[in-house]
Amino acid sequence: MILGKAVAHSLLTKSISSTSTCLVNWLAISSCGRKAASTAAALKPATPVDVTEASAPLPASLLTEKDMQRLRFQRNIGVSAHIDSGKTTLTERVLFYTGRIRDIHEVRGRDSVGAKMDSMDLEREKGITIQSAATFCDWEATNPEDGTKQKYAINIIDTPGHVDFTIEVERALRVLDGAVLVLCAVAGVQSQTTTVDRQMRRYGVPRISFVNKMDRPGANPWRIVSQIRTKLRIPAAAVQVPIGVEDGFKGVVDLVNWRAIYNEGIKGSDVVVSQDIPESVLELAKEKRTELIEQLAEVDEEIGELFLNDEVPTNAQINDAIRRSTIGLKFSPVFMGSAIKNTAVQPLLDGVCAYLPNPSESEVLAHDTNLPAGSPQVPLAPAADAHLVGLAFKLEEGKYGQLTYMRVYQGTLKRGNIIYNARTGKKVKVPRLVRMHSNEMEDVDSVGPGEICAMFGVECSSGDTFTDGSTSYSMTSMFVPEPVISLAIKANGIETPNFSRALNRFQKEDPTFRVHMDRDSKETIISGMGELHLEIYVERMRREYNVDCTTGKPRVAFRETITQRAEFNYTHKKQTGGAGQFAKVVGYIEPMERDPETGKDVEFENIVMGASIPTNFIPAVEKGFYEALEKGSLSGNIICGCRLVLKEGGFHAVDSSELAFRLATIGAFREAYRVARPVILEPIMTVEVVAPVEFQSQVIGSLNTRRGTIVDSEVRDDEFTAIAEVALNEMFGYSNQLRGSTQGKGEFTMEYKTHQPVLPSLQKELEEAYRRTLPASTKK
Ligand SMILES: Nc1nc2c(ncn2[C@@H]2O[C@H](COP(=O)(O)OP(=O)(O)OP(=O)(O)O)[C@@H](O)[C@H]2O)c(=O)[nH]1
Ligand SMILES: [Mg+2]
Repeated sequence: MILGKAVAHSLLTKSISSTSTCLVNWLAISSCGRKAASTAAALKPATPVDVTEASAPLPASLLTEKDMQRLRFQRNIGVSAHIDSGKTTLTERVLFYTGRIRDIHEVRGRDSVGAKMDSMDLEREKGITIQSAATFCDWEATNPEDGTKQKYAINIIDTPGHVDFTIEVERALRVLDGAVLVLCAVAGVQSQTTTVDRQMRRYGVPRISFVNKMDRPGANPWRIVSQIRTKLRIPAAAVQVPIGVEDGFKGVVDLVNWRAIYNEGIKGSDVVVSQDIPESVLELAKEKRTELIEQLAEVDEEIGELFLNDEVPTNAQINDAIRRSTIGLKFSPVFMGSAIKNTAVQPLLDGVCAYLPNPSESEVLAHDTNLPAGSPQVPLAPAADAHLVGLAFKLEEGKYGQLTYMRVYQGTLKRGNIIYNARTGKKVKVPRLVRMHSNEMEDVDSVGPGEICAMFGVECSSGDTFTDGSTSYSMTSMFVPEPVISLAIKANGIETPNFSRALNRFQKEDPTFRVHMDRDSKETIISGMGELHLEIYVERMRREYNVDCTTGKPRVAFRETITQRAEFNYTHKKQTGGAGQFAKVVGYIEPMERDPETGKDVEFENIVMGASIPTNFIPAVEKGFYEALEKGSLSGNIICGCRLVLKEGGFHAVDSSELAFRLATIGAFREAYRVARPVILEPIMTVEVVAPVEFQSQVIGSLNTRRGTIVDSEVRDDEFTAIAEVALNEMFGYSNQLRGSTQGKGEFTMEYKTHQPVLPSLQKELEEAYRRTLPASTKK
């Protein structure tokens, strides 16, 4: 689990403590403008969805029969789950069975080749996925009723499980139509399963569940099905029953089509289907098929009706109901298998084709920027002849320029086309278009709607919308969580341009990785989602840019915020010979809630009427506000959760300048800030500890001494799991302590829950420590 991987392969210099402040993730739940029309009860985003957004019908009428022919057999899916559950191992099998790779290589396997989707050296060495990787394949799905085959084109994105790389999951799910949620048959629903579940809800992504590792001792798919229902609160039922357990696991019973499926031949490539259900599982299979129908009756009207009338649904009716309710976000069918033992992967692929939506079945919405703000979003249709709309969801800087991953939502993207960036208005020619196969690419001339591709040599930011210039559509970007940990970084020896080149590149590619210069100490500070996240970048600087760095101790990214509104009326005036400086700003600052769609929680609002401030000075006021937010006066940390409203002001025909307005705003903000009752916030983490039962009291004791609140605990066989909420600041050194107190048998994972005000004693300590770093003249 997380720490097994993260700590054992610590890459960094000794100056970084070996604590495992793994990750963190903002778990705000919302709908991000996609498929907002979900009818789902079960998987609905927790935040109410704007029904006006949802009311616009999908313009399916725009789709031609040719479009439908193509789309019907197209799937875009993500593989997401808790770390180590076997996503990459599973994807490797999928690529092998679909003929995309000639042989199977294991994640951190002995043959030193490594799995296809973990192409980075660091991923292969550490055995973890760091970046999501995209690929595509064709799968000949078998129609269980008549045995005919039908070819499906599937785009797949394998995502990392480690929470430090959560942005990779976030952006993949933003653009995918469906997902496979992988669970370990022993560990079941783990902390990041819950995180991924929330991300899927945020973007309304239907999922099928895959209980992997059925070969492991203690594998129990029924416990996992019940955890999906209770912990993830999704109606779910198994659509398969295992044949054989643990080492003897050799196939599954397909409960829907009532047949046994085995894997034989080299690496399980021969799928053997038998109508004979083995005696040993016959009773169980009957019982589970009934359970499947009962569950479907709860979420699907047709099955519900049949159930009430005591009628038995046909296989086709069950199939249709699973498809309807899965796409409707009301249900998750549960498959099971063992990726490593090459068992039951092909039936899962059939399931992807049968139950996950094609691009025309996902409702996709965009803002029409020609309409007034707040207008309902408009639906897009994946028609090849429609105006082009695509979303750039991921960037990679390479030797040959920027590689931009794009999801084309409507229209056709062609090489050589001129496309427009909806955010900047800039037009650009598409010099090269490729389809990705992990780190390899295949050149293509055009890409149709509902497809995923990549463009070379197109400058843009992550989350930009591209059009053909004839629509005013713009899509919502993805949710970007805030960093929680930071450290100072310095190049050893003389700093070469590669130092900033590397940092600029990483910052551009990864919106959760931030770099800034501390104005007082002049140190370069990098911030990210966890220690591993930062370690990886420091190591990549060494390997890819030949820059060796020394890093400071990881620090918790404290923040400051205000708790009440405060008015300001401030005049900045200076007369020191020559031209003077004059600017007056009037307005207020007030607390602001985080936007669940974008994660944004600071805002500048200009409501100046008349000409008390000439409009050309307004950007300087905004700039001053954002500059003031960089350093709170309590502890020097960034200020969040704050809106500044500029109401009026004053200027002087000669002495007013941008500089004067910027300084006036900074001065005004500082004064108002003191009145707005500022507080220091700290990240609170959800910590999950798993250890043998005999160490339970030591583990609980150590969480208590770290001011942790135990929120859940579970004992299973001879192992127990404790879930606690603990301040990140209290977690330094925990991995060593846990190892020591459990004879190395305890493991923990950690993820961000929320920011909360620190205790008054800590606030005092942080304020004093900050004051000591200030020059004497500024201390108060
Ligand atoms: N017993 C067993 N082990 C498996 C199975 N599938 C994968 N593993 C092992 O689980 C470990 C993790 O596999 P990965 O495929 O890297 O898991 P992942 O989910 O991609 O991990 P991250 O991307 O780092 O989150 C490896 O040691 C695999 O060999 C399985 O079906 N059974
Ligand atoms: Mg992986």
